[in-house]
Amino acid sequence: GAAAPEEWAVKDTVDAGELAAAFAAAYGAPPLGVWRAPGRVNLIGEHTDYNDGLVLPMALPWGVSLALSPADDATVEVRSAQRPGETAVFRTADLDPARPAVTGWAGYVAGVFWAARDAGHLHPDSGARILLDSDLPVGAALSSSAALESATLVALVDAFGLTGLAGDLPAMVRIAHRAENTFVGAPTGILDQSASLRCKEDHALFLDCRTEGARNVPLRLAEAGLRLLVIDTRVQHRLADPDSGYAARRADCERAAQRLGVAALRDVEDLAAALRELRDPVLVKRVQHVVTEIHRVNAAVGLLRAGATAQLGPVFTASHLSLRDQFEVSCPELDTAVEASVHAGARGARMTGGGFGGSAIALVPEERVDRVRTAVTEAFAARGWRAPHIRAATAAPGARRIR
Ligand code: GAF
Repeated sequence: GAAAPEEWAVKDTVDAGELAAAFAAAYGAPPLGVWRAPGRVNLIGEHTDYNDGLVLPMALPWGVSLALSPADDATVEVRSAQRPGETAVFRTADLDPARPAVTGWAGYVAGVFWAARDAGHLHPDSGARILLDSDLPVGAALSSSAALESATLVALVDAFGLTGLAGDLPAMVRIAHRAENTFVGAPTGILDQSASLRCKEDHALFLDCRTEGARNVPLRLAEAGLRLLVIDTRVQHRLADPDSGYAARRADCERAAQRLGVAALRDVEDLAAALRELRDPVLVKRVQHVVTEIHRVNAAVGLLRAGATAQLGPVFTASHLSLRDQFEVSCPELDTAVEASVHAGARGARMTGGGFGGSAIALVPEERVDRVRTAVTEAFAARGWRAPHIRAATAAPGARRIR
């Protein structure tokens, strides 16, 4: 991925009142409301979503906030506090994924307008004024795209009274996901949009990506004396790049499923037999990862339910090694973050999200947080890399109106 210009630098928080005031200054009247959707870390279940598998994300305290007012001119105007001077303007009726007139960051907003219109929920004459602000880094594998889509969608549902979608979170996930796949053109699964829309505070989301069935599982990190550190390596990865490793891994999985005669790798029951049948050493590694990762999600949920939270650590680390060696989506910065964390006393650590850059998570006993932080920072410095951004995260609520 490309290095981001420094003006993307992340804020600490976004204040809803300040965003409303900035909206009023930009558009001449206060917004109807302010909505917010979180980024996520996936605790475990990586590259399983598009294999109809299981995932276990939690929402982050950092996300995208969006102030919106409907407008009666059928025109949508979008501005972002992160991109001053770049105003995107489009008409809802004109949006067409075959001729994407809106690209870049505003494409995620336009994509949601298109998907909601295309599914018959949003009237083609719908106009709006929008101002965005974010405290979630872009390209850090923390789902800034899904947060932007989800914030847009919850705002549309409320502001335009989209009764066909209100309260139906799986249907909202499908709209946001279609915006990302079909309008923006990133071939992702449903993990990120599900996390941003369906997570609950202090809970992880245990999601079956085939049935869309989900459970909010209590995450008792603080009770267990644990902190979850999010380590942004600041190596950028963009899923929408057509030549990204993400699309290649997805194609590997589809090829393997086809050869095995199953609808998706989720359906592989006898792993040893499947590996013997595949022969192709690359596909063997891919299938090994996906099938064992789905078992690790079940193990992690079992441990959480049993109150054995610290025991998630070894499962996290096993997931990382599988992503590094079998699925081959890690990178030296992620490996270093994981190794330094574990060496300094984390219970376990792993890359999170698509890989090839982005962030790692580490499960750390409270009293070792400083040690882990220092160890990771020093390991990066010793290799001549930019200092990572390390923040402790709690499980935040999903997308919602905040003003
Ligand atoms: C990215 C994708 F957007 C998700 O759908 C998922 O596949 C993830 O990578 C890997 O688990 O975040």
